[in-house]
Amino acid sequence: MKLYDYAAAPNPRRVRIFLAEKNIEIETVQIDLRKFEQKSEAFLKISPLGEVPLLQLDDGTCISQVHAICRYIEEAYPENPLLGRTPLEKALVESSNHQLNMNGIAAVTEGFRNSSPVFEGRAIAGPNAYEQIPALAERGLLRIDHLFRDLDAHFANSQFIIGDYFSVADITAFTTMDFARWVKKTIPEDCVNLQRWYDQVNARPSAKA
Ligand SMILES: N[C@@H](CCC(=O)N[C@@H](CS)C(=O)NCC(=O)O)C(=O)O
Repeated sequence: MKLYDYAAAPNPRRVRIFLAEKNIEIETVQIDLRKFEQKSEAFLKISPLGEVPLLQLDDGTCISQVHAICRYIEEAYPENPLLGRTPLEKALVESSNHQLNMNGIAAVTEGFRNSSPVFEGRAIAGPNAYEQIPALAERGLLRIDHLFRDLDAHFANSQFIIGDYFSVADITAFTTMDFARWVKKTIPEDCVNLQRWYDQVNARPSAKA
């Protein structure tokens, strides 16, 4: 297996942390997004969306999208499950992970890609050109503020997103916290529960992935 990756980007990092939690080491190929390597003919051949992460299997099959890649890895390497251990836990993890993707990763993406000059004319990743909408950037920032508060309330009574079970949903939330710095949003001082959870996840060796 090979992971097409870009070290600085949040979505590939989610997969790298997932792999690290499972103690799986695989070859990575860096696709430099600053140099638009994702738009090269060679990369578009295997990744028509021009996005990372992309997992390429030994037979050449390519899997795009963080969730799908994590799903494949979980099924192929079931040890240290991160997508849930029981039918109920699997459903709860998926529910929380979806919410965190929409209200976390997508909210920061909305804030960042609609404001940074680097993303003029390409406010949404993928093959189609979209102009930035400044109001969406503003809304993205507001959504991050709400996320901080919602997560702080959640962690008042819970060690991780799903009780005392560390799951992919924690990886999504954790990556969101670091990604939020890109739009100058950091965990507010009074969100002590959220900060405690962050420090705990940040202390895991996988956080360095
Ligand atoms: N929905 C995709 C999101 C992937 C994505 O947005 N990747 C970004 C890097 S974090 C990317 O490849 N951007 C390429 C571009 O902006 O042209 C997933 O789950 O994998």
